[in-house]
Amino acid sequence: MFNCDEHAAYSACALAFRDRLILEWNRTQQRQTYADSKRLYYLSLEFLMGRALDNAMLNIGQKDVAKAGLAELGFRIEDIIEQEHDAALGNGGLGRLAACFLDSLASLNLPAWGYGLRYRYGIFKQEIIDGYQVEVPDYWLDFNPWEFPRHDVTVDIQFYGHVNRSQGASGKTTAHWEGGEMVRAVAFDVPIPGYATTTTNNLRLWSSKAASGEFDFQKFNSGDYESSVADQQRAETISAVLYPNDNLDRGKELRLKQQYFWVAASLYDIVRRFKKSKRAWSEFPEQVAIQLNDTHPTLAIVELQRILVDLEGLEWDDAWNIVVNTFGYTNHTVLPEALEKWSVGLFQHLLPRHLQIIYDINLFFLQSVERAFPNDRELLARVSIIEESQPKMVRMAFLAIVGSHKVNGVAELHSDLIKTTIFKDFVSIFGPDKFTNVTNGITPRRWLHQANPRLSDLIASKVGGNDFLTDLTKLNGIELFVNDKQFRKEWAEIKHANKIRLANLIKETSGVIVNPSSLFDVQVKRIHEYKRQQLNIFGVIHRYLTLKAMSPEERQKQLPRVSIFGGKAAPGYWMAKQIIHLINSVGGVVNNDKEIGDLLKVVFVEDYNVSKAEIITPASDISEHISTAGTEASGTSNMKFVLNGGLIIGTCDGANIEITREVGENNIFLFGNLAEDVEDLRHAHTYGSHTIDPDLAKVFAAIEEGMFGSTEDFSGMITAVRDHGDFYLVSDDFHSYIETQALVDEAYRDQEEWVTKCITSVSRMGFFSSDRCISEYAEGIWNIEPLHVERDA
Ligand code: 26Y
Repeated sequence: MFNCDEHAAYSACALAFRDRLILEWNRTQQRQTYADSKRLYYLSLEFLMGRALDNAMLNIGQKDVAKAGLAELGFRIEDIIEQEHDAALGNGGLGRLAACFLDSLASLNLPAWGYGLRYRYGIFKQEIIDGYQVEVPDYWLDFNPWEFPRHDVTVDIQFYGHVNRSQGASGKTTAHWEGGEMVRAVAFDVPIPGYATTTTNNLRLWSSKAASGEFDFQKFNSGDYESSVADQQRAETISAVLYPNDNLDRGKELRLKQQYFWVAASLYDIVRRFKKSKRAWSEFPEQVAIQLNDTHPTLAIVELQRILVDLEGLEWDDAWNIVVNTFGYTNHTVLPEALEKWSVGLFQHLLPRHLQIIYDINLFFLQSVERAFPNDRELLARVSIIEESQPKMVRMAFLAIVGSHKVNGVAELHSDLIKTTIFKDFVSIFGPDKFTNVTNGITPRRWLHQANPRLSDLIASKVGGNDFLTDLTKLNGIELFVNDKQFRKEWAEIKHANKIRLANLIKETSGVIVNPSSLFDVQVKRIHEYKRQQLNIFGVIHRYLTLKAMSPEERQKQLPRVSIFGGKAAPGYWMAKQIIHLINSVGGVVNNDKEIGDLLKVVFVEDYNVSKAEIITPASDISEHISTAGTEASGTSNMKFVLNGGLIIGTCDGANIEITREVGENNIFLFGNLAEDVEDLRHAHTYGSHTIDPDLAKVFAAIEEGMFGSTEDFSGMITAVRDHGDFYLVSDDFHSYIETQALVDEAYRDQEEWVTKCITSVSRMGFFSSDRCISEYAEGIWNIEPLHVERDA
């Protein structure tokens, strides 16, 4: 055979499965068009898909065939799968949730499309150099067999310009948005195969290019070559790069351009499809449901109103009824710094007609509030879509609420919090029924079957096959085997094998050698002060100091632990970068301390992404979900870790609370202050005396003595806690955290009991399937039903 290397084998394999997908994809789309039933459109600026080949093989049910075929050619299937570049078009939780949702929508045979942007550069690749994060561009499109350019599907999108009004024969004035510049949106389609079904849905990603084609020929011919290329590049810039901020709004003009570009192209597409059915406009919400993944696509509300009023000539109120009944809005955060606002001036410049429509939406909304709550000027100011600040700002979350028929949070606590804090006034105005909860979920296909095949097979052998992968509540069948010796033994062996696999990854990527028999303690997620990686690393330092203070005999009795961190910091987030640096500096000292040996290792896994998560998640003994109570809307990795037979140390926050309800209080390690007490504690820091926990003070002293190198670099992290109000309550929770970590050690020593806790927990995780979650959306918000696609005989 001529030179067929691993990459060539990957291409061959991907192209073969892709052919199969194309067939089912075409059939699904034809069937959906023919049935003409209601469809869901999921608008998300982020889809954190990870790799596609393994998922495609498993969903089609042909992985074994591929494995045998590749083996015949002398390849290991794992090596071939690893050739693929992650599709990393997202930052973290919100983007990965969108990917899990696509998997569930297809697996449940629901007619649904995703709409997003085809970024040329996904989330940056993280390198750790001298302990610091360095960002490297992620150019992922070299060879991507999973996308299909649709040069026949394009939309020209307008920006800037001005608005003219004219009076028609009927005396009605219409607005005309004129002038400005055009950018062309080109569709790229990605097939989304369901698991064990022929349904293959579509994810449509838009790419930008100059509307005039390759060059502006007029400029080109008049000799202005450079500027014609510059125009082309300017247009392509729109879809060039994913903004790497997670839960942090920076208000950049290009980001607003991205949002409008994507929203306008998607709506044009959706409306075009609806118009083919020749139905009355009033039927639009019976055919179309659009879900807004956070406020990033909120402009869709304004754009649909514009299409209906300006272009299709509907009356304002009729159009508005259609709009509100079409949209649903999911909120993913209560953090004020993540709530999107755009200045009125920027809107006026970029989208002049949309600003007018927003003002009108706001006017009619405020009038209705005024009627219901007369003489409450403060209420009007509080709920106005326009914030009367300097400069004036458009509050996107308020616009999303006013323009949607349902608003949901992503875990019970979070949904309660938005109703009682940031959106309180809107509950009074619209009534409580508009606000609801849909607790997040994860797809068991990727996060159990694919990431942890041995555990998945062991479970299947006890619950009567793979049906649990489509009905995760069937997991409870394994509780019967919790005392079965052989089952427990295999269970423990699988965890150990997964830990060896992670130990190998750690060795390859960071050079640190860890003992797989140690307790693996994992915190992997975006680096953010509210997620409190600083609490974790301060705890690690405390452990190190405690070990150092022990006699050798006492030390020998301690339980060996590996603290594993991973996650990216937004490039402009200075404090998050300092946290990464401290973790690496602590690792540098601890890992080389001969006295300590295997008792404590500290590793930072560079470039945490979906594919690394698939290796890390199944290898965890205890994972950390330790956000300040009330700050983490849900969390989804908490679900993944427990589903893979790991336990959790966590605060009473987000979905941790519901996980506790399901698995039982004895099977989770909760600590720290409650959300309801956070406000008072913060108040006390600012106005009362703020005492630092004495153990934490010792940790600070060690850092300040230079135990981990440059004290300057870490002083910001210390003063944030000690001198600047400790907004995230690190000091308040430190003692409780340390005590609870001691309980973890104690529990882990009793391996029999530990395994019982793990098996029991997994058996009770059925609730957290994204299938359950998507079914709740389908029934309670979208009103859509499954559509089965027949397989050819
Ligand atoms: C405004 C903009 C810069 C922005 C960009 C990304 C704002 C927010 C985000 C991302 C938010 C996010 O990922 N939120 C997470 O959503 C998950 C899925 O619901 C939750 O599990 C998680 O708690 C929440 O932080």
